[in-house]
Amino acid sequence: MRLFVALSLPQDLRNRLGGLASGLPGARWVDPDNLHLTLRFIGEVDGREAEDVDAALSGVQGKRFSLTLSGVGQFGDERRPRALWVGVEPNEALERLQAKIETALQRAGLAPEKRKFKPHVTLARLKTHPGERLHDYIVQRSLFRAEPFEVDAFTLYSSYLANSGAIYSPEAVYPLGG
Ligand code: 2AM
Repeated sequence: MRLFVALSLPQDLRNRLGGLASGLPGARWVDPDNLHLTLRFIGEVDGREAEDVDAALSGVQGKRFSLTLSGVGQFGDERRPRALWVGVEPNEALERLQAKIETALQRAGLAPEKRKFKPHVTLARLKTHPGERLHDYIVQRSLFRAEPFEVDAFTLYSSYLANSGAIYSPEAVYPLGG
């Protein structure tokens, strides 16, 4: 199975983000039900490794915290933009949680993640260059700021690639303390 660790987002926040999903031809918008903030991509594992991952994540102790999504940007360069995302206001608690998860997974035998953690919620994937409208889209939404929300857990998801697109299923939820 293909696994990743993420924060789920409250329904009203996902609806709000869903409101950003227009005005850009060629963008493949993420279904609002699938919007999430990835903390650690794990990838393909067998049943035994999945159990080790679950045990490692169960041991992560963290405190709940507040998080605010804000700003819109792109991954990829000017010539080949790959994805559109909503960013996160600087958040030390989020960085700490992500670092604890990384440490726990490495102890469980996973290879270290080489990419620097750039917290974001992917809104759309760009298969073709949307042209000048991409710049306008980002500028017009640069002041986007959602209501803060309380992060009281993190989730291990499995990802299954169906004909209709990726289906994400929560496999385990790990609560954060008060
Ligand atoms: P993305 O949102 O930036 O595309 C489930 O696929 C999640 O894991 C997605 O949120 C995706 O991040 C991330 N992901 C997918 N493949 C990845 C990879 N090879 N390395 C790191 N993250 C990946």
